[in-house]
Amino acid sequence: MKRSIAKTFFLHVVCICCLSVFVTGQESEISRYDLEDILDALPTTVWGMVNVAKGKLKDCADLRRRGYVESNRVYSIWPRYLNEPIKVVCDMDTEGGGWTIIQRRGYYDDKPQEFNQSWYQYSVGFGSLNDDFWLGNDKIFAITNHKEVELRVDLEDFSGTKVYAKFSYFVVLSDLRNYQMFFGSYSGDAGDSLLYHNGSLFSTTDLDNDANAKSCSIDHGGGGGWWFKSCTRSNLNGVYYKDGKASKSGSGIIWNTLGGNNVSLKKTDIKIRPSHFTISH
Ligand SMILES: [Ca+2]
Repeated sequence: MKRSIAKTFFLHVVCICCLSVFVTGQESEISRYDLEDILDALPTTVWGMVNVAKGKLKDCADLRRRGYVESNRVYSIWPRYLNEPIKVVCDMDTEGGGWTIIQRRGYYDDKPQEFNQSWYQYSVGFGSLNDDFWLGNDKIFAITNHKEVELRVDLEDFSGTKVYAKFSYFVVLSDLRNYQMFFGSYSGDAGDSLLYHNGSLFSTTDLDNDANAKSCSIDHGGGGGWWFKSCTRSNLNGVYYKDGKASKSGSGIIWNTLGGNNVSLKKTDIKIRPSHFTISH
C-alpha cells in the first residue's frame, strides 16, 4: 500500500514537472504523448487514485497498446468517471483493434438474450459478455466522455453479407441528460441509418423520451431501448427474429439501409475506441 501511495505521489510530481516544462518552454525528454497519458491518468476520486496506483487500464485501446491481442476475452478496465472497475470484451483485430464492445447480438447458444428491458437495466447493462449483451448506458457515458472516441457498427444479415458503418466521433451524455447521443461523419458500406437519430435521447418501454406522440419503444421498437426519434431508421436492440423477418415494421434488429424496417439482422457489434487510435507512438 505504501508503495502504491508513493507511486501515485510520484505521478503527481511528474505531472507538475511536465506542466512547468510547458510553462517555461524548456526542452524535456518526456514526450507530449507521455504528458497526455499522465494527465489522463489523474484521478477524479479516491478510487481513481487507487486505480492509478494499480496501473489499471481505461479501455480496450489501452489494453491493445500494452500488448493484449486476444479478442472476445473478458478484460477488466477502469474508465474515468466510474467508481470501480468493469468487465468488457474487446475487438483486438478489426482495423488494428482496441475496440471496446458496447453491444452484441446474435452470439448465443440456444436462446437469444431478451432486449425488452427497463430503463434501469439499460443503464447498468444486461446479458452475458460471452454471448449477447448491452454494456450499460452509464458505462458508455464514462467511456465516451473520457476522451473523444469513434464509433463502429458491424452488421451481418441472414444471407451472410457483412457490412459496417463508422462515425468519426460518438458521445453519450449522462443519465441526467437521458443519455442523449451525438456522433460525427459517416463512412463505410452499410449506409447511414443512424443519421436520423443524431441528437436523440434514449428511450425504453418505461421511459418515453422520443419525439413521437406514442412510445416508439412499445409501439414500433419491439420493446428495445434506443435513441428513437419519431420513430426509427435503426434499432439494433429490437426483437431477435431467427428468420430475419420482423413481424412488425421496425420491431426487429433494424438498419434501414439494409432492406428497410422489415428486415431483421443476424449479428451486430457496436464498438468504440479513441479517435485516431494507433498502437505505436
Ligand atoms: Ca413519445
